[in-house]
Order: sequence, then structure tokens, then C-alpha cells
Amino acid sequence: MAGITYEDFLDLSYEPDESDLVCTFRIAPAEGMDAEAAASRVASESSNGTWAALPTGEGFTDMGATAFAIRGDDDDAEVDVAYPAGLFEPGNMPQILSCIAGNIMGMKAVDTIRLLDCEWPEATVEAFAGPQFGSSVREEIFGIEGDRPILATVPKPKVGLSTERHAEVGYEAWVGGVDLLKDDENLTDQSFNPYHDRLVESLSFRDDAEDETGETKSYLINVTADTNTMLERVDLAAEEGCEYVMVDVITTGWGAVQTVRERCEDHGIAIHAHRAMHAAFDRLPDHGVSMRVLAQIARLCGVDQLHTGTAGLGKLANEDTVGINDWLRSDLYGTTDVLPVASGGLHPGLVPDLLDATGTNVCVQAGGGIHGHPDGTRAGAAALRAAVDGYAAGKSLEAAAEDSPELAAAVEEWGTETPR
Ligand code: CAP
Ligand code: MG
Repeated sequence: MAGITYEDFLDLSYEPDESDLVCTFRIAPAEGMDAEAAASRVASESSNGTWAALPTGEGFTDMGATAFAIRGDDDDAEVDVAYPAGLFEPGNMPQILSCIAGNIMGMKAVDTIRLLDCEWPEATVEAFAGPQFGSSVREEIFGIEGDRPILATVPKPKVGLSTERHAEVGYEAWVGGVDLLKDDENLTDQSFNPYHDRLVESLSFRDDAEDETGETKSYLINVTADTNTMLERVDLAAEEGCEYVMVDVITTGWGAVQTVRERCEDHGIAIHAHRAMHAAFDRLPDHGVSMRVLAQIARLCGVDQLHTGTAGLGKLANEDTVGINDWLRSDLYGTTDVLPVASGGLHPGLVPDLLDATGTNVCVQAGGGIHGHPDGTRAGAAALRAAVDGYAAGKSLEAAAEDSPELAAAVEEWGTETPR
């Protein structure tokens, strides 16, 4: 029967149009399948084909993708696939992902498949809101001039602290020298620390900390929930005077992130994106969706800050922090950048190596590395601040520690080692 078959999705002479979305996959074809056969099946299933030959003709517009480049061999191939613009609903990230990272992740034609990278065409990018503030939060919210990262902390233990104790820990950290207090990813509206009480209490302590230090302090409350509840929480946060909210963007889902982004623009507040569960997609090197692509999606959907790891220095496995951060700052048809957040097992002794790797246009976030300080939260925050101020002033960690007993105590406690 004439019609669409898998062969129609492979054309090694095809040159992508500038309106095509080009995706690069790493593919391990299944037994008995060569790279070309696997590549054509991936292009087919992710656009408009299926296992059976299909009739075409009147009333059909061809939205087929084309596998146009194959590198490597039949065990491990890198494949470029071009998707025509008309395949996608403009500005609908869930729909795009149902194509390029949908059924193909489970196809029997491949043993493993990983979406490594995307080249986003201009019209596709422009259909998304993109970030409102990006790295300009450093100046716009905090008025930080010069070469120092935003410093953030998350109270620990991550859940279980009462509202009052949580807010007091935040106060100690602010006064000690951090800029931003953030909730942990699994703290939302539990009975031991309800959302609205925490919001009001924390902002009251924030005001005290600002009065005491003369610096701008801010609080990121975690609004993560179903979409309607998130919108209510965003409204409340804005009404009470927050500059930011935090969303667990992977567990929440990108459609909800897009909706929250719109509401945040109504209020002029920024989004801090926590990436809890990203490793379910990106940890296995041969399968899933790379953190690079998740970061691209986050930028299109409009988050302002995004966790991208610690360049190998922290407690969690992370992939290519520096390359991802470069992408988040790269020119994307004039789209605002995203401020990378380094977090997970950081402490003051790691600051010089971290900032050497990431640069200073980042947010440095430490939980245990502040609250686990032998002299408590305030001293822990002072130690982290001394480490970044020392770095900005061109001092070695040792020299900075000579001027700061808190930093000296932190280095004595944790050295410059990566925790596990
Ligand atoms: C860090 C953290 C963050 C992780 C997330 C935690 O605490 O609060 O959620 O950094 O990882 O719960 O682990 P510590 P990533 O500073 O005490 O490690 O940034 O890689 O997404
Ligand atoms: Mg956390």
C-alpha cells in the first residue's frame, strides 16, 4: 500500500530549514535494528507516524520529522532530527514534549534513547514568555553592585520546623549575611508549618533583618501545588510583599509553570525554579532527557533562577553545570537569561573552586553548610558571606579566614572537601 512508512522519516541529504526544531538524540538501537532503522522510527513516532503504513492524500498535511544526520555506530548513535514548525502548537510546552520526548522514550526499537540537546528556532522561542528578570534580580531586587553572587539559604532540617522556628532561622541567616531565604522543595503547607502563617511570619522577620543590616533581604516561599492552588499562593505572596516565589518545576509540570509565570508577571514577581526529580530524567547518561534540555525548557517557560548543580563540588550528581550555565546566559533571539543556582552540599570552603568554575553571576545556596556551622546559623551565614566577599576582593580562602573567625571555624570544620 502506498502511504507513510518508516523510510519516509529518514533523509540523510535533508538540510534543516531555519524554522525547524532540531533535536539531537543518543540512541542505542535494539537488537536486530541498525542506527538508520532506529532513527527513522524515532522521527516517525515523535511526529506523525506509527508502526503501520498509513494512507495520506486529501485532508492531510505532512508534519513528519526527518532524521537527517547519524554519527557513531549501530550500538551507540547520535541522531539529529528536524521537526517542522507546524507540528507544534505555539507556546505549548507540554505539547512539544509529547512530541520530542514522548512515546519514543519507551519504544522497543531502541534499548535506550536520550534527548541530548535542542536547537530552538526563533518563532518557537518567541511564542513563549521567557524570563521576566533573569540575572538582573541581582541588581533589581538586591541592588548588589560588583562581583558577588546572591547568597541563599534553606533552613534545615528541611521539614518539621515550626513556623516560628523556621522564620527565626531565616532571620539569623539574613542578619548573618545571606540575601535570600528559601523554602525547601518539600515544604509547602503542612500542619507543622502552614503556608500563610509562614509567609507572614517570615516577612516580618525579613523586615527586621533589613532594618538591622541596611541591606535588601528577600524570601522565596514554595508555592508548589496543583495549578489553581499555586495561583492563590502566588497572589498571597505578592500581596504580602514577596519579590519571588519558588516552584518545583519538574514535579509541578511545565504547563503549570507557564500559568504561574503569567500570574507572576501580573504581580511583577520572579520565579525561583527548584528542579527536584530532574534526576529521574537526566541521571542515566544513555536515557531520558538531559539537564541541558530541561534548562532550555525552563528558560522558555520563563523561570528567573534555576538550580543547575555545583560543577561537581557538592553532594548531588550533576551534569555539565558550566555548559548549562553558559547556555542559560547565551543569546537566544533576545530572550532574557536565567540566573543559575548552585546548591547541594555547598559550604564556605568550596566557594573559591565553585566561583572559579561558575563565575560570580550566580546564586550560591547552602543549607547544611550554614546551619551545620559549629557556632550556629548566624555564624554559618557570616562564614559564607566572608568567603564570597573575600573572593570578590581577590583574597585567598586562607586570607579571608584570617579576617573572619566564622569562616575560619567553617574551614576548620569542613575543610575544602566535597561532602557525600
Ligand atoms: C540543598 C537542598 C537542595 C538541593 C537541590 C537539599 O541543601 O536544599 O534542595 O541543592 O539540588 O535539600 O539538598 P544542602 P540541586 O545545602 O543542605 O545540601 O540544586 O542539584 O537541584
Ligand atoms: Mg532542598
